[in-house]
Amino acid sequence: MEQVLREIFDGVLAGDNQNVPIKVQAALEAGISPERILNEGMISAMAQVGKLFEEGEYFVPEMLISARSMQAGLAVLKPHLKEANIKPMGKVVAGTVKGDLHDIGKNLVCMMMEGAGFEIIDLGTDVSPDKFASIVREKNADLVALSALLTTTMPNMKNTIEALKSAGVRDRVKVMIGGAPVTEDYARQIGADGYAPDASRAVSLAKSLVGA
Ligand code: B1M
Repeated sequence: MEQVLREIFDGVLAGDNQNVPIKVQAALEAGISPERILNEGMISAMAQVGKLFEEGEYFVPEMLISARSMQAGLAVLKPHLKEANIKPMGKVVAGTVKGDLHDIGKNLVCMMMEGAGFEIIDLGTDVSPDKFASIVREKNADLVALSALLTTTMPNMKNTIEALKSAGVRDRVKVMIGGAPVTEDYARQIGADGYAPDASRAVSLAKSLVGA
């Protein structure tokens, strides 16, 4: 791995939000692809943060400062992850489900989908099933993108699908889901239209769901 990628990895691990964006910029200037900076420098560092948390080495504050440094790096990377000049492919209502505050993965998915030409209405985190349903109806969305990082909040994906049914909009919108504990099997169980394990596959899935 190039030295600068190692420095980004170490910076995210240490929660160094001053240096991570500087190193991301340096990596871009050195001609390293945005995808490698994201995957090898940042996402792998967050996986390591999760491992350290499981092992009792890191606690919530450490996770939080690592997350902030990743967000700082992402702000530099964002324009480079976007593909230029692509026509809108569909309207997406996105959010992290009720009870869940994790938003890094959801933000990445939104960023990549936006880059691929979707119009994104990002409702943020801790979004109730009724809120998803009312915004889908109000905005006449094509796609709902639900993210969950906690096993305890995954059931709110199912509850959101139920709310879409109750609001009478389930038939006119596709539902895609993702997040670390979510699986293809779970998507099938709850009647979602698709599951993607990462942001780039979320883009391919979204395109196929809207028939692009
Ligand atoms: Co939390 N946390 N956290 N956390 N956190 C996890 C998820 C955990 C696995 C850590 C661990 O124990 N190893 C664990 C969950 C265990 C479980 O449920 N099985 C956990 C826990 C327990 C908690 C708290 C309960 C801790 C506590 O308070 N005791 C608490 C819950 C708060 C809440 O939400 N109500 C909590 C809090 C936090 C912080 C606030 C400190 C912070 C979040 C900051 C933020 O998001 N702004 C945080 C963090 C940073 C993590 C870890 C370390 C990293 C998550 C992350 O950002 N990953 C995480 C450990 C881990 O996941 N290994 C952990 C990087 C991100 C790019 O990946 O989000 O998976 P990810 O997204 C990927 C894919 O999943 C996919 O694409 C993304 C890009 O490739 N994807 C989709 C995501 N959404 C998608 C949607 C799609 C398609 C693909 O379609 C719509």
